[in-house]
Amino acid sequence: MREINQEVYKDKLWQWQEGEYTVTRTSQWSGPGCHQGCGVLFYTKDGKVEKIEGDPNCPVNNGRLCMRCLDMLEAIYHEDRLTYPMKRAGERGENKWERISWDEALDIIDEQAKRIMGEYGGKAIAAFQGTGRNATWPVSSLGNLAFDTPNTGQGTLSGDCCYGPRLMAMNVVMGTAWIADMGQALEARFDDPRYRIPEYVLIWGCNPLVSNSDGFYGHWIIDVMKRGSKLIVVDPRITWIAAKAELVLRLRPGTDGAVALGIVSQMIENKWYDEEFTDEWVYGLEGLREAAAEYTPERVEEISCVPAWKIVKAAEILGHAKPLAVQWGLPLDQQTHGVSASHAIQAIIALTGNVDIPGSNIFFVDGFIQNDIRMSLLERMDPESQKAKLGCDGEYPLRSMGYAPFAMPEKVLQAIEEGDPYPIKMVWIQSSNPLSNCAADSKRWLKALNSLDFVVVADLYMTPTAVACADLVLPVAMSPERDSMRAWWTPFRAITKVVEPLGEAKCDETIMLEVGRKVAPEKFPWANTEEMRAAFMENLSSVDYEGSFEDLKHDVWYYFPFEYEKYKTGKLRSDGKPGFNTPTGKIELMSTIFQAVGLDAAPYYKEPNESPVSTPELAEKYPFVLTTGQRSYEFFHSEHRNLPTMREYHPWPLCEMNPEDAASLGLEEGDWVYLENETGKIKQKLHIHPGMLKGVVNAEHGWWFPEREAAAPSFFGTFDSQAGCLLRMGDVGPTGWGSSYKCRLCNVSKVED
Ligand SMILES: Nc1nc2c(c(=O)[nH]1)N[C@H]1C(S)=C(S)[C@@H](COP(=O)(O)OP(=O)(O)OC[C@H]3O[C@@H](n4cnc5c(=O)[nH]c(N)nc54)[C@H](O)[C@@H]3O)O[C@H]1N2
Ligand SMILES: Nc1nc2c(c(=O)[nH]1)N[C@H]1C(S)=C(S)[C@@H](COP(=O)(O)OP(=O)(O)OC[C@H]3O[C@@H](n4cnc5c(=O)[nH]c(N)nc54)[C@H](O)[C@@H]3O)O[C@H]1N2
Ligand code: SF4
Ligand SMILES: [Mo]
Repeated sequence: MREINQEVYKDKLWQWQEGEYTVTRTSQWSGPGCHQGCGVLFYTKDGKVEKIEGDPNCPVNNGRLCMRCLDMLEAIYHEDRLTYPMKRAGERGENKWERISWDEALDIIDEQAKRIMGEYGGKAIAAFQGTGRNATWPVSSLGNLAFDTPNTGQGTLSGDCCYGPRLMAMNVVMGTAWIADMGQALEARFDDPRYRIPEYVLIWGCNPLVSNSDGFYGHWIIDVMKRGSKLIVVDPRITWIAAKAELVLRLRPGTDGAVALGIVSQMIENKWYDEEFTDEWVYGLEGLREAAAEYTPERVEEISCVPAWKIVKAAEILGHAKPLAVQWGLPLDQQTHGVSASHAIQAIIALTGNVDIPGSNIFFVDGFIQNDIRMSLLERMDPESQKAKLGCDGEYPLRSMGYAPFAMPEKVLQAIEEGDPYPIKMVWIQSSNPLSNCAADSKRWLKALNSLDFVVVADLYMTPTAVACADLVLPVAMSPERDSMRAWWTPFRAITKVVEPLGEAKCDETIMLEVGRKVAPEKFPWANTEEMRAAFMENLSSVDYEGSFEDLKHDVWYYFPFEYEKYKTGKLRSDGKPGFNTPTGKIELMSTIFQAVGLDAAPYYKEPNESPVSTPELAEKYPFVLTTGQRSYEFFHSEHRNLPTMREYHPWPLCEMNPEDAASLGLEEGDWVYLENETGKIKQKLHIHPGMLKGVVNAEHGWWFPEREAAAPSFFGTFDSQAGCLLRMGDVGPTGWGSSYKCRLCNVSKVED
């Protein structure tokens, strides 16, 4: 790490000269993709980025960078970067393209979109945006305003199974989204006298150092461990960080609800909870007690494989831990009843009063710039058009009640395949590669997308999805090639352009604006991206930043004022009264919202739709529990497969098994194996992991091989190895959220040839 340059920091310089290099202090945020947005120093010379380093002064990452940022030069200047728009020259899948100008591309989009809007209405167009990258709001806003469609969102991600289920659970139970407090709300971090180091950090279904997910920088956990925090980890395998924990609860994938209820039940029965806090701030303790009572440690062991004594021990530790911070992850979204498991985990937090106090779990009511912009633009959309959003027809009441920012992927697929309740004829894909990654049952999606009249893909590179389905491909600029801004929680950050976009690539915002001005100019009154950004800056509702974008560039980051214990001061509720933003004003261990729409008020556990317990006959054929998609340092979803350095570290798709399981099948380290279930069959290379729970297979996601044949039927070999081929659409929970990406069944066999 570089020495902190006090002189630079004092003046908060954002740009300076170091020999022949111009150094620019800014943040990095997609593309290439990542959820974080760390502080970086870009070294540029003669219009090129020559070097990238972590910014030692940035309170978010303090100079540290992952290999994906360190290796960014390879990504920016890769020969496969898309540098001009192209239209399809042959049949779909032939990978034959004709270079066209942006004007021609805009003409084609305008003509196709208007024809489809005229014939079927804007709702017949869907826009897919992938995970939290810079593209997310421009894609939704483009769909909403240019195409007048409510059908935007992740599009192919079954049950919106990323963060959506946890967000739903947080909003319903606590009234506001929360996150583990690692001092990240305070610019002085650990030097701020208000902060306290967590006594324990509970890491539940998350691999924080690798994933840095949802605005949480994984190394913060190391920072607090160095200052005394201890860990409890809930995961089917011993991860690097789990190996440093006091207690690891290795559970069968998909049984998180049972484990959480077992812990809750022990806490209540043994009075290992904070009576003062629960008396005043919690609703439904008695109901929760009744609902959890059947989850005795012995019963939970039977369900989850976690030894009974560990359930009791975890309850005892957690019941007394103060402060306790909880960093949870994706598996809670990727099980059918994950919303309920998330409800139960929040009961642990509430029972112990580890709510919005320093070092616990904090609420942010500000700092969602991307949401802000999108919501303010949504006001320009005809409210009538919004009503047609797929998945909001009453079958899932919470979706219809406005809890769903996005169209429901299962219903989008149904609309494409069956024209029910109305047809979808065009799909706009920007920042997603569904056929290699995002979609469940990817071959089904291949067929569906190929039945459409018109498909646009806007990406950094030619992807399997683009080759297979696109009629038009648009080149997108990377992070150092554009001005933008970013906040996920805090701080508010500048993303500063340090070089011009490669070739004719344009940034996501500009693509939105230019397509918008062509198709629906009345809704896009700004002459250029700078003017549009300035308008957003003037109307930010979730950050009190006063300056212009130029000011932000110079400030680099801005921390808005943060207060703890906001429930005591009325800062969480719109009526300004103390309490939480729920109907009872308390944390709802029994949810009045769930009850009002006919769902279980209390957290419950249900077996996955497919499991050794719920489908024993199927389990004879497919004896392993399959979890997919644990993150690796080298890749962000399907990205980075084309970078030589990443492939040197991680050349092949890996799946993990316990040594006993491998031995029982006669398998050895490095064997290629088939993974097969009712949906599909793929091959990956076996890694034998002694820390993996017996009976579980853990398969990587997002694989394609840019070095292989692009044209059909190969599509860069993606269907040979990517885990989406083993997943199913439709395993959605009763709320309308959740899926089974992390709990299906599969068989494993050796690839003989
Ligand atoms: N490098 C990298 N970073 C990423 C991404 C990426 O692709 N690459 N993707 C980003 C995105 S969009 C997301 S959503 C996040 C996700 O990041 P995380 O929330 O960390 O999720 P995963 O890595 O999928 O899984 C975390 C852990 O859950 C364990 N696990 C598997 N099944 C279960 C289960 O049923 N229950 C429990 N309790 N644990 C289980 C796995 O063994 C793994 O160690 O990462 C983000 N960050
Ligand atoms: N089996 C399995 N599948 C999973 C998961 C799992 O755990 N298991 N995780 C799921 C989860 S949580 C999520 S969120 C989804 C994510 O799915 P997606 O977000 O759709 O991720 P990718 O499929 O990698 O597609 C992203 C594409 O965007 C491009 N790109 C990168 N940065 C930018 C940018 O700034 N602008 C534009 N326009 N394009 C950019 C990349 O080159 C890439 O082709 O995947 C899901 N898929
Ligand atoms: S978390 Fe890692 S990959 Fe993401 S921005 Fe920070 S350093 Fe880069
Ligand atoms: Mo995600």
